[in-house]
Amino acid sequence: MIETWRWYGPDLDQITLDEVAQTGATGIVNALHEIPYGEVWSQQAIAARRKLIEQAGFTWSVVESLPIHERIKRGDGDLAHLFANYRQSMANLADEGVSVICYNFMPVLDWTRTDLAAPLARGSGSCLRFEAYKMAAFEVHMLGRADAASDYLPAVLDQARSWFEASTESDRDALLHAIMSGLPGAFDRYDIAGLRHQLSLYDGIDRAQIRANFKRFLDEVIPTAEDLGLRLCVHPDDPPRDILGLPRVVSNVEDIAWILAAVDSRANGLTLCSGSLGANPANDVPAIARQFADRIHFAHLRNVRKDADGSFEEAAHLEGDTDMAAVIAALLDEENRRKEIERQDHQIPFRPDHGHEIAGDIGKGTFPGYPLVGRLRGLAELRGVIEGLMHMQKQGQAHG
Ligand code: CS2
Ligand code: MN
Repeated sequence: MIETWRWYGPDLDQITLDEVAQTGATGIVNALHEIPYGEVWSQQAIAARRKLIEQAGFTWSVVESLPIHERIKRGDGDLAHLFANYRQSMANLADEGVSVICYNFMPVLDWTRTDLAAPLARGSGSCLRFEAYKMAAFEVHMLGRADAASDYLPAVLDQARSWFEASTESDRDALLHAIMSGLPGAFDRYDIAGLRHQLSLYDGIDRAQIRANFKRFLDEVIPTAEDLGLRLCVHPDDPPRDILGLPRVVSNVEDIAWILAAVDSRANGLTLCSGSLGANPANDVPAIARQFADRIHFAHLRNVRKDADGSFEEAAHLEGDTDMAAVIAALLDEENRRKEIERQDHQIPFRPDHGHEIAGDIGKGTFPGYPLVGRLRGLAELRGVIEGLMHMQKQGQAHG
């Protein structure tokens, strides 16, 4: 497996490539976050970023993300120009030797949490948390979304009302800020009015329509990806369920099977995000890894601990509800299978997806989920599991 590290680029990330080099990671996961959604990533801009990454001794392993414009997700109007731009960015990336492209198809928001600094059980570090009653408080009492109450259990709604009634303006601001924080880069943070407007643009767009829009996107870009030797890999929804009344279509086994069959090409692949998928109790992440193994082009490894009411928080990488060793074992088996059939892409890039804010991270103000020490802890633990499993495999081969 290829150890990678998400870096937000020289202007946005406080963490330097020199520090990333000290983690032992060899690949960088990067995007040109400064370019607005829908515009072309010029070859010059890609080349400049690549040079920076390579001069620091890394490979630019994966693009995360080449974002999909909201109008494509909504199927809004004449999209020819947006598809053409997406294909042009793909071609420019291919020319610069970057061949794996991660993206998501979540309407309006990316990952969603209600607490950016939930306390850990021991010490003064923190983690990201999704608290069902706070999400309910936001939707029902702050956003005033019609029908929101029907998405929550009565007990959760009661807690939501109590929280809201006791909340100060700064509590409510912090909640809005947390919910908006998943949107990476510099664009598209909304206030309440802006969010209401974005949601209203999805009025009347149901699951079937979003799927149709997704299929149209795949039809537009996958043949080009094949020609260019690129592999696209969709990131699952986080949390993996509908949110804010918006249908989400990359949440479970059925969704993934549908997407991969919609255009049956290796270029149409999956980012296995164990943390996103793991937040739904119905998702058996190691089984999903095995079922779709040959289409996994990138892995995000992270763990979650779930509560019965739909709340969850980010656990340490080897703690939480997902059997991380089983996920990694599935990926290693797939790598061996690819090696046997001499596939060029037999090594799967992975990154420690998020990490806790611990030790020197505290107070630094790095991107939520993307501190240095916490992710380094995650990477080191994952590296240990990988080495251990590979050692056992070798012994098995020697004795078998
Ligand atoms: C990432 C996602 O930060 C994260 O949790 O896994 O934001 C991911 O980058 C995007 O959804 C992929 O398009
Ligand atoms: Mn992820």
